[in-house]
Amino acid sequence: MTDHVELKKWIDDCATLCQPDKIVWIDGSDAQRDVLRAEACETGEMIQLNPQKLPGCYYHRTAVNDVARTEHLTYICTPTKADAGPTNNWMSPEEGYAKASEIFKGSMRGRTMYVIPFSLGPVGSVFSKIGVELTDSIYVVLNMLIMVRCGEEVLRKLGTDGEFTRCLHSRADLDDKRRLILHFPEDNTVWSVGSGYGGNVLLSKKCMALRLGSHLARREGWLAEHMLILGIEEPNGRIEYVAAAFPSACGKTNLAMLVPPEGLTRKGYRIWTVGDDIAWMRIDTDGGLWAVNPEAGFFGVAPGTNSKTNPNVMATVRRNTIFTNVLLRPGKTVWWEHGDGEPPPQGTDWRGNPWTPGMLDKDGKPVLGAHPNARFTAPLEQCPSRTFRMDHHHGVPISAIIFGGRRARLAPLVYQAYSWQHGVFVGATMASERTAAQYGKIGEVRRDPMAMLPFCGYNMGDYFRYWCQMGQRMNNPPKIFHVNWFRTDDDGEFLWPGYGDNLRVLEWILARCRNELEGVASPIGYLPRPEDVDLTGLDLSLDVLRELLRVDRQAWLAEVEDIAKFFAQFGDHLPHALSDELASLQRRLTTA
Ligand code: GTP
Ligand code: SPV
Ligand code: MN
Repeated sequence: MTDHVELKKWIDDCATLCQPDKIVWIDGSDAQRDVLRAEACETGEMIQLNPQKLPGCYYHRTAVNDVARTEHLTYICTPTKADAGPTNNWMSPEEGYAKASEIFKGSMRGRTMYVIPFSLGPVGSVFSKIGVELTDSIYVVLNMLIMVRCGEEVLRKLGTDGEFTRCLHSRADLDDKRRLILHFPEDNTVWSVGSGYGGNVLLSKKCMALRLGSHLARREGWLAEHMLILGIEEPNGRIEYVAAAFPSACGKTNLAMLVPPEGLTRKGYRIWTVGDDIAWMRIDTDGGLWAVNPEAGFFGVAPGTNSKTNPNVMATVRRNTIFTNVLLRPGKTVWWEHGDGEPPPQGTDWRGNPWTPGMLDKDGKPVLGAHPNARFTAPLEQCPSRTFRMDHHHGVPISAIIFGGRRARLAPLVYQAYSWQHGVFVGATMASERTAAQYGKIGEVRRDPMAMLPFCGYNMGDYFRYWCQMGQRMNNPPKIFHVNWFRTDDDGEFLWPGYGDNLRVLEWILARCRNELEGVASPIGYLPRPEDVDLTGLDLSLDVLRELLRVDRQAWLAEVEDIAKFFAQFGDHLPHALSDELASLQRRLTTA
């Protein structure tokens, strides 16, 4: 398949370690994909879904102990602990290789090792990077074929001496005591063993595009971010692009595929989906920031997705989609909580047990049909709102960067940072309630700077400094905003309808980018004048909007204290710019 000496040697070394029975190269063809699908169905790894209702769709269940990213088993293996910083788990490269080798040793006996050459970004673009994943899981192969550009075209581009990221994965025995997700930035290498779940094993995604990607980005002068990218076509035909960072399961996929609400449709808006999870961004010759989505598919959260909240997602997942850990219905179709239609009278749940609606477990809690982090894997190409610029090598120009989290109380619906540096502070101090996308206590508020806490491959203090520098390198940096769709009332009900109605907030953001509207200066940034948010067709009173935009000084002063504690852990690595911004925020909060 290749005359690339280093690639061949690396594959040989991995095969010697893992001892597969055979090695199969993935060429990216439909014919090979069909063979693999059939094989996965024979072994029971996948179940073919009803070909009339869901053509080309397959069902997969992961092990019950393997349903989300395991951040506590994810390590950055740099020469020193300081390189990884206080927010990452760290192991020395020697220890990492030694520990994981023990688990990889012979782990592919009786199995096939698949070789997947892939490109992040359009093959051959200045943004793009090539990786090769070795895996013993057909499920991983079938997902990668959807998620990234794979196969022969990539190998051709790699040639005989091109650079590539080495991604080694084995399910081994799926024992969470013998599971490690290791990153070796100095060697451009990822080793993942003992898991079969999404972000732990689709190594192009969080491991390469973000953890190693953020390293490369700093070295080479660009940004690798956990961001969606969407284009908003305005009534006059102009398309403005925004990039937004929200933590896992906080609405990126949904915003990226937004459908304009009734009240705004008549204005003639149209949405173009560029990406839903990862943005690679560079400063172009015009001094502006340009972005590509390095992926080619979606690995999105199923529960909560339905034709009302997001018709574009529902249209995307009707064919050629892999469903993981949702409820399987008797007619080989799928269902999930808060999806379309009534719960089916019976089915098989994500654990593989018989399920009926209203079932309770031994503690009296409802038994869910789908795991809360159940996901669909679907090609971007199938999305009705997909961009026509997917394969454009130069990407799309970014007008605004939006940070956001799940905050029941503190953060208002939207505000604008005073400057790039203040915007970096806003991103660096983001906090959000934990979701089911990773193991840990759900609902607990944690700081998740730029939604990159689990994905920044180096010291986050240095990352903040780098972000500040990027702003100085641009002639016309994007304006920076913060949003919160999740503010609740005293009964815990969301105050803002969210989803399509979020366009009302984007509309204000774009108007601000063009200096068309006045903002109201507040201690935390510019807020909208309530009358500047177009509520046409929405049953929401001005009072509720005022509440959504309220800034509670006492609560923010408590936040300042918490931020100071959070910043303290970075020591000398924290740029002065951010401590200055914290002091300014405190001053604005304490003066009238
Ligand atoms: P990852 O793929 O984990 O990085 O997550 P994501 O940010 O793409 O999250 P996604 O869009 O899949 O949203 C996850 C959850 O947030 C789902 O349960 C959605 O129903 C819910 N959600 C998304 N947008 C909104 C919104 O505007 N308002 C409310 N209330 N919920 C939302
Ligand atoms: C996330 O958790 O942010 C995801 C899913 O997008 S995973 O691919 O598992 O990281
Ligand atoms: Mn994500």
